[in-house]
Amino acid sequence: MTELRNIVILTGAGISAESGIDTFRSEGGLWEQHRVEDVATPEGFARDPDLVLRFYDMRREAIQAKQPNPAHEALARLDEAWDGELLIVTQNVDDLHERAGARRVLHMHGTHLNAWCTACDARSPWTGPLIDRPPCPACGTSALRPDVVWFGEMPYEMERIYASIRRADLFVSIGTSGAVYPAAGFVRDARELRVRTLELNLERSQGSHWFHESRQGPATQLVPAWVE
Ligand code: BV8
Repeated sequence: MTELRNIVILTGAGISAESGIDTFRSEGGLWEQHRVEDVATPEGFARDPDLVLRFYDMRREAIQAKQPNPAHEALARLDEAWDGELLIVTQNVDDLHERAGARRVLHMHGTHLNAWCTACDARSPWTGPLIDRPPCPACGTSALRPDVVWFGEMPYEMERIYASIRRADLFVSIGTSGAVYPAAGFVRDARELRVRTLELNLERSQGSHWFHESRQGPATQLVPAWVE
């Protein structure tokens, strides 16, 4: 076993489920209430901006009322204590990793904490609703959208993510269904690079067979047990 120095951790909606934030594809998940094509694509936004802005206003408000859970807290303790490289690549737009105290976090699908101006391209910290078309703090134009990555859009910081996987000794995937690419493909990249891979998820995912080890259970039990 090579000495464990560099860890990449991929998280998905499942790590925030026990904080009360809806996942996407579990029973009664977010997408069942909305067709994903209608609310998480540029075409959907062009077709019905009010529907999309209301969808994200509702999620932003829901996230702000939630708290980190023991899984987020365990990862924050690991981040604090680990003197090797460590990167938490999250697909989540919530900020529960940061609110638990984690610092080395990368939001590959964006964040609910920013609004993105389609006129001047500025990303500005944002906590209120967007449905009323507020002016962009940078340029004053009423052209703000959520700063999240929709289907067909390029996730953030892909090169930095691949560089971290190339240097990793361990790749851990927590609370993700393995349904959405390129995140769902990271485990294969890790395997090809002979990185050890571990999955912690409530149930087997679409990518479980790619992991050296896959453990099933709730994140608030599996993650603290793995970190300790
Ligand atoms: C891109 C927006 C290219 C923000 C999201 C084939 C190959 C490669 C790509 C594609 C392909 N076919 C289509 C594509 C493109 C597409 C894609 O992957 N489609 C899928 C449906 C096939 N991908 C894209 O479009 C991506 N961009 O490829 O760009 C490109 C190239 C050049 C130039 C330009 C572009 C962009 C994808 C990002 C889409 N945006 N979200 C938001 O609204 O939040 S995706 C959305 O799904 C969220 O980000 C979410 O994080 C993500 C993944 O879902 P999960 O996090 O896994 O959540 P899910 O509900 O699915 O699963 C939860 C899991 O947790 C379950 O397994 C459950 O068992 C578990 N769980 C539940 N409770 C618990 C638990 N685990 C532990 N404890 C618990 N208590």
